[in-house]
Amino acid sequence: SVKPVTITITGAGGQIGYALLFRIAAGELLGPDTPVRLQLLEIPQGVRAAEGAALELQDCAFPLLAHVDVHDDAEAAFRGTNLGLLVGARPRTAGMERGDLLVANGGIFGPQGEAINAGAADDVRIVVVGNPANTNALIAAAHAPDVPADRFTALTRLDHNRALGQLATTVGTPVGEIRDVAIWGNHSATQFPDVSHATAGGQSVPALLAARLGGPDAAREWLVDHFIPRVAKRGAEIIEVRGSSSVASAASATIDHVHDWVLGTTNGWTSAAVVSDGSYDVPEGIVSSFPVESVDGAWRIVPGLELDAFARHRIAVSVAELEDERDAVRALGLL
Ligand code: NAX
Repeated sequence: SVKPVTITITGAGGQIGYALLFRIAAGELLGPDTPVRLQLLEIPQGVRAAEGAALELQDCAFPLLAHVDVHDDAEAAFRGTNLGLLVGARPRTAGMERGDLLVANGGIFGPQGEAINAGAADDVRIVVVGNPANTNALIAAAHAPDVPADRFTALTRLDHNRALGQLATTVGTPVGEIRDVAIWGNHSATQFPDVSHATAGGQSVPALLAARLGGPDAAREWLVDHFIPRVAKRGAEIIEVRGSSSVASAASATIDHVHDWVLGTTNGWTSAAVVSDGSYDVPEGIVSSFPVESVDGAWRIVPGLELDAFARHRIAVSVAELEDERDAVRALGLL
């Protein structure tokens, strides 16, 4: 029999945790042949909710679910882990300054990085979902010096999937036929959703947009005034319409990210925030979203893409924000 893969989920008693656990235990993360062992991490106030989810997991009688543990101690929760899904974070509350938010999250992701360094499996892979996701991943990686930096990533797959959804409707092509969309930069309102290399049903997306919307100028206007802000601010739109933040879509994107990282990308690129190697003038060491492929279990930034002046400008703006966050956490002693 196949050895179970150990998966640590932080914030497992929260909303995204609840949407994630059942899909993972059903086999959607690693496929129908891989048993999973779940280690749920919560803060003391969240432990009962996580324990309740664990009871329901038992009641689902998932054949692939080997074991579930609930922890309120990071060292125990990350011991032996192969995959860490870091969902729990400190949200921004009224009156909180950015510095307070960074300090609160540094207090979470620093110790979790140390726990990963101390006890995770040699092949550990981490995705940070909790916001500010890119900078939280940077903090965790800085506290895990023995773990290769490329094992730390942050989630921008939700932004990527949101972009696919918007394009499918506007171009009139099934979402599965759209390839090579990219999200660059920070998982924030400054992100740059880029369709300049994208194709739909094998045809250039910019050309299809021009044909549908009445010429290249109209297509460009739609991209700048509608598409980019709608993707970048989709989280706020969901809150306004649903009355609560994105949950199932965030869990789904987290599953897509880890699935493709472990098992490989098959339909062109995807997007993930990874530690920059200096590609595309993104300073080495910051955690920024790029177009990526997963080859042999590792993310590779898609090399050699031509970027026009507009794209370079939008990427530079988002990267400047990431550098600013990095400088702020460094000044606070969190790196
Ligand atoms: P919830 O507040 O429902 O759940 C968060 C859970 O984390 C709570 O149960 C809390 O007790 C727990 N937690 C807090 N600190 C912890 C710690 N130190 N260790 C373990 N658990 C801890 O929020 P939810 O809706 O599940 O969202 C979770 C995070 O995802 C938030 O930070 C949110 O901003 C972020 N998101 C990120 C997205 C992305 O694309 N990267 C999109 C969705 C979401 O907004």
